[in-house]
Amino acid sequence: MESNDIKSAKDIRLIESALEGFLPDGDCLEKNLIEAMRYSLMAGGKRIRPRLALEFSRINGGADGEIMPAACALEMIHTYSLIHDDLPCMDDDDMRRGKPSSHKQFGEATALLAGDALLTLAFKTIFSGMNSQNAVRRAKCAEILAEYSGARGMIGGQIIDLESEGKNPELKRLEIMDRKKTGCLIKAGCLMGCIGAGVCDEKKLAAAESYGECIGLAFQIVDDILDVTSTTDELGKPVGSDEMQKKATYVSLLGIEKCRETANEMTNRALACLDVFDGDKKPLRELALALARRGK
Ligand code: GRG
Repeated sequence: MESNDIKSAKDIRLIESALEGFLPDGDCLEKNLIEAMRYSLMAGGKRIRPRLALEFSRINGGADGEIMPAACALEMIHTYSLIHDDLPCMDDDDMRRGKPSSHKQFGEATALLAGDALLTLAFKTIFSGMNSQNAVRRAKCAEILAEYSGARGMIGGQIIDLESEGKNPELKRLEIMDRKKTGCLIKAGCLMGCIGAGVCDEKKLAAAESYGECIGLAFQIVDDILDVTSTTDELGKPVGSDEMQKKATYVSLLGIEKCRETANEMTNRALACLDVFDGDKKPLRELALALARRGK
């Protein structure tokens, strides 16, 4: 039986084959740039955000082929954010997804441009296969993606993070930062999945957004726990980096036990959000539980 746990092979294969197809042909003068884009985009990862888009489309009766461009666009934005986050001017990390980070492999300028090019490719991809029937849905997905990844979304979270360094932010500020930095792209996946499947019901859209909000927070809390309990080999990136950079995290502010309790509470709240949907809730239930229990 196909498992929908954190490593659900079937969906990861579907998404990765679509991602590969959206990359530009590398047989040209820009081949180093395109190789750098492929290097990071195809380096693995849990593909959580596109899987959320797929599952929220499915629970609302949408076809995988119709939501796939938006799902891939989301993963491109996520990958660009990881490349830029690892740069020397940001976190200056040498490892990502178990491999040297982009600037270590290709140099800083190429890494910067590979991130930029993935960001712009995302907005081309979302319109791939657009026709008179789906044009409005595609445009709405693009608007959500821009809003949730931009200055009041993911990038907003990143600047709050940078400006919090050395200031020991209180819990409230950490929560606002994480809701934006980590939560926004997760919420975007849930919402885009609904919109791509033609959902207009405000109650369903609000429930999808709350589900994303809750698993986003649980996801970040588990990320903070793993940073102190896991190993570099298991995570594919350095552990203990939060403590080394003297960053406040949920673990440093609340302690591990309270973190585990809060992550479970958030996951239960996410599960309750699925009640308004008529389709099969099992895959989204299992995904929320797998994220809370993950080891990487
Ligand atoms: C620099 C533009 C810019 C944005 C940075 C999202 C972000 C903002 C930075 C990513 C760095 C980071 C550690 C964020 C917190 C948690 C997170 C998003 C982890 C990575 O996501 P996973 O676990 O990674 O889904 P995989 O590799 O599985 O895709």
